[in-house]
Amino acid sequence: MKPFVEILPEVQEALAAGRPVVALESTIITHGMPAPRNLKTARAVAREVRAGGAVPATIAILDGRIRIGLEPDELERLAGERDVAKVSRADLPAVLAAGGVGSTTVAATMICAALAGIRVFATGGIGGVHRGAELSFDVSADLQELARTPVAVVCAGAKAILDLPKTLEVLETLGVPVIGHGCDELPAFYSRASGLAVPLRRDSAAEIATVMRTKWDLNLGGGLVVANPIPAEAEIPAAEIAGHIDTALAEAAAQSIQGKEVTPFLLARLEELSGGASLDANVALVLNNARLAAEIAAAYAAL
Ligand code: PSU
Ligand code: MN
Repeated sequence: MKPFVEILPEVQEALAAGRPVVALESTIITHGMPAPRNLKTARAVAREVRAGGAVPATIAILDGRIRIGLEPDELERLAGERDVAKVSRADLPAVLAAGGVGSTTVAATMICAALAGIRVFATGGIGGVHRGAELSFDVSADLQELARTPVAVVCAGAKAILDLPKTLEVLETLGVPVIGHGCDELPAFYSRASGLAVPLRRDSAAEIATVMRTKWDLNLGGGLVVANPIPAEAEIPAAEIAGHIDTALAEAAAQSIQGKEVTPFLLARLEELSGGASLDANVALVLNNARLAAEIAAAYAAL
C-alpha cells in the first residue's frame, strides 16, 4: 500500500495517538461547486472540523498518489485545476497507474479513508439511485461502497435529484444502517424532510458512535449513513426546489447526459435555476455535517 498512499504528518500523528480525524471528499470541490466558492467552502469545512476538535483530512489523488490530508497550496491547486478526473472505485487503479490527478467521490473517499484507518467522513449528500434507474440502471457506486467499507458517512441524506425511496430500499438490501440524527424523516438534502421514515434515529454523537462500534465489533463490516438535516434557517422548501429539479432532469435527458456527468450537470443546472440558492444550501449543509462528523469522531475516539 505504501507507495500509493501519502498521509499528511498531522493526520498520521492524530491517527497514531487515537485522536479524532474526519475524512473529507474532493469531488464536491472539483465537480460539485463552482470556483471560487468551492475553495472557500473546502477551507471552511476543514475549519469547522478543527473547531469540533478533530483533524480534517481532505482526500484526493495528486500525481498518482492517494493523499490523505492536503497542504493549503495543494487544496488550492485542486480547486483551481480544470478537467480533474472524478474518481470512484472503478477509476482508482487507472488514475494511480497513470500518475494522474483526481478527486475522490464518496465511494473512493471511503476506500482511501479506510486504508488510512479513518472511520468518520463528512460530505454533502451521498450518491444513490437515480430517478428512472429502472431503465437507465444508474445507481451510484456510493451505495455498494457503503455495503463493504467500514466508514461512517455523515451527509444530509442522498441528493434530492435522486429517487429517495429507491435509494433507501437499496441501502436496506445492502445492509447499511441509515441513522437519522435527531430526525424521524430521511433528510432530503436541500430540505429537512422527505416524507420518508428514516430507519433509525439517534439524537447524539455518542449514541451514533456506539452503533458504529457495535457494528464493527460484530464483524459486520461495511459503512453507515448518518443523515443530518440541513439547518432550518438554510433549507429550501421541497416544493420550491422540486420544479427546478424536474427542469434540470428534463434537460439532462434531452442532452443525453450520462454516467459520471449526470450528477455534476444536475447540481450546476440547479444552481442556475435557483439563482444560487441551491449552492448556498449545499454549503450550509456541508458545514453542518462537518460539525457533526467532528463530534462523532471525538465520541468514537473516546470509546
Ligand atoms: N455531495 C455534494 N456534492 C457533490 C457530491 C456529494 O454536496 O458533488 C458528489 C460526491 O462525490 C458523490 C458524487 O459521491 O457526488 C455522486 O456521484 P454519482 O452520482 O456519479 O455517483
Ligand atoms: Mn451514476
